[in-house]
Amino acid sequence: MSFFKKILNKIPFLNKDKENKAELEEEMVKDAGSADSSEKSVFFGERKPTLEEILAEHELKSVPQTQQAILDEKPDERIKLEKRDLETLEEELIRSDLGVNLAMDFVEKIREQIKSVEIYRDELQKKLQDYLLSAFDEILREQGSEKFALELSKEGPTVVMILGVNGVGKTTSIAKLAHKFKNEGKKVLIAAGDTFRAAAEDQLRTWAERTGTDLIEMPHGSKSSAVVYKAIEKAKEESYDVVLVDTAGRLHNKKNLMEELSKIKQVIEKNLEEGKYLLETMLVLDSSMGQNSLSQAEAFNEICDLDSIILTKFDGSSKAGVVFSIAHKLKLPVKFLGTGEKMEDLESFSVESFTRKYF
Ligand SMILES: Nc1nc2c(ncn2[C@@H]2O[C@H](COP(=O)(O)OP(=O)(O)O)[C@@H](O)[C@H]2O)c(=O)[nH]1
Ligand SMILES: [Mg+2]
Repeated sequence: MSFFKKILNKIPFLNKDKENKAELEEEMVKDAGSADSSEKSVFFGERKPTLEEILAEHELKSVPQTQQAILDEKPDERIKLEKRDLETLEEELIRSDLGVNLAMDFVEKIREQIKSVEIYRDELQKKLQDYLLSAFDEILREQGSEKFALELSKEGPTVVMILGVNGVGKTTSIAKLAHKFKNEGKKVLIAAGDTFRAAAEDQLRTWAERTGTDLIEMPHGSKSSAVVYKAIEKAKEESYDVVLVDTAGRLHNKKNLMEELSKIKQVIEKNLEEGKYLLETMLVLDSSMGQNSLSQAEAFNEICDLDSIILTKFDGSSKAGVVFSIAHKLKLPVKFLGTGEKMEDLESFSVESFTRKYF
């Protein structure tokens, strides 16, 4: 189910899954007596309606199995949004990691527009879509849409440094990128820059074998910059198109990370001819970590000036909103979505396909 539908399905009035009249009636009586009832409903004005009035409103004689059924039977049915529906919408948008600001702003816009009470369900969905697309559009205009693609250098190698905290999917993403570029006929080299854990090297060796890519590794505990140096030398001598650099997932010691990253960058910059290579610093974020990802991204961005993001574990994620908050808050493009554990499970990001698929 799409992100929008999931959100709209959580708005109580639209989707009250009440099987019988009594239950619905009871709830309405409760509502009418609650402290809330002093608040003006955008739907009915001051007074809460009776069940009969609601049914008459929908030209129905009895309560259907579910409110959803009303919408299915009569797709054109106008729905009346009440204040609490808008509150739920706002909560759901925030919960789906759209970010508080975007969610509040959107609901405020809707509130202004629907003072006159009625809206089609489809219209509401469309409004949300349009709003997000225009918010996205603004970011795209600021960043340039070409920025959402990972461009390769025309002369010399493209070096992709993969960063992120432990377990987000850095090594898996390297395998996926290796697989993708291999399929595109590129010559790919992987640098096993995570020399911190022996298991990381074994994991990467397995992926290099499976993807049929070459691997530069050094004994466990070697300096990452030394591994990268070796990889850059090989890339120059043997004309590799892409060098994928794995790194250790440390953030707890920012100073070490900063030193390591700046050494790696120095090695790349010193050993490749200016203008004849590209360096892309990509941060890997786990989409299921929601807003936490944003603070991680901010910390990494401070340290090393990120170029872009890979958002992993997007399979089955109802957190599509995080892409908007990343773009909105960090002004960083999400270039790839990881959608599973296999090397094929990588989607190149495009605004069009993203909105088509997830909204
Ligand atoms: N479902 C799913 N799992 C993923 C994805 N990317 C990575 N993983 C899993 O996340 C775990 C950690 O991945 P790994 O690449 O070792 O993370 P690293 O510590 O950042 O290098 C592994 O079990 C991966 O299979 C993804 O896009 N979807
Ligand atoms: Mg790893």
